[in-house]
Amino acid sequence: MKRNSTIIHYHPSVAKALKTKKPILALESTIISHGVPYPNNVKMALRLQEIALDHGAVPATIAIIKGKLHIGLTPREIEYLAKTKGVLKVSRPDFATCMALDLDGATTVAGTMIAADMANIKVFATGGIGGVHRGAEDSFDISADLTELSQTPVVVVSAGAKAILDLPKTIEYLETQGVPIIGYNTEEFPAFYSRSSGIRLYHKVTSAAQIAKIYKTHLKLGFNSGILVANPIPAKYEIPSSEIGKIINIAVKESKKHLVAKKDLTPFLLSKILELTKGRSLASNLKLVENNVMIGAQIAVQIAKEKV
Ligand code: PSU
Ligand code: MN
Repeated sequence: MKRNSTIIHYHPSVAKALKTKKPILALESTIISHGVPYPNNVKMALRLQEIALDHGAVPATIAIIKGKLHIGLTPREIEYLAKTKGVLKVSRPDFATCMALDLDGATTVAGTMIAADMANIKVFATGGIGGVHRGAEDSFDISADLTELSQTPVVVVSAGAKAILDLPKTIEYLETQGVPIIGYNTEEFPAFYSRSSGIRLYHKVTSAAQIAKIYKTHLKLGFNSGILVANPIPAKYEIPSSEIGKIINIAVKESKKHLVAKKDLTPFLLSKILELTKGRSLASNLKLVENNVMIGAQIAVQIAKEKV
């Protein structure tokens, strides 16, 4: 698909920022349609757009609405996505069908990276990435987010990944695929709700400017992969792994009992965790995404201005 294709719809503020080379931050929509329940999802999506703006970047929330790929959403479009039932979860294999058949689709981390890259947007902030599921040695369930990170040159700011996954295998997979993982003020891969996972990272930075410089050097060297920024949840919102670990284990057991698999597995585990923590995990979830959007916007600002 070409960048100027008529099947891509740019929000006017994004179109203007692209033209004038102003900082832009991509945001995903699976978190709206399949991650956070209504009406919290609407509030969250609007708040994230505000935070990006407050930190100097034009927000570009990405989704497919009735077959059109939208780069940047209006509040009405966000409300529509947040409420509509049967919105597809769109990753690499789903784009063409969703668009050709005029369907609605919420983009995953992989899907959002693809669309951001088409639109020439360099930075994307999310909550947690998908990864290697527990038991992947039997199920082969490895999120397409990981292969997308290996082939699409976008900076992805995350709070690591949830321990619903096999985190050591997720890190090994990214290493095999040659994806740089940069700890932001941390030497450990964060586990979404918890700041630590016990998995050491090789690279740590302390500023958005350093990440921008690494990204530009990465591109100059001709690398095509993404860069994963691992930004731990702020300490005061953390849920210790001793606590959330038990809940996650119950959720995983339930998914096995109900034979949940493939695309449904991650959304099932997320909603089970919400239910079991009676919403407490939602507050942490929102705070860590907000924190990622703040850092993501700062990185976009640095990339837009920095000369390496
Ligand atoms: N993990 C989370 N929250 C999320 C997701 C993952 O903690 O909302 C979403 C993201 O959109 C991610 C997708 O890209 O789930 C991964 O799905 P799968 O495991 O089916 O690849
Ligand atoms: Mn999967």
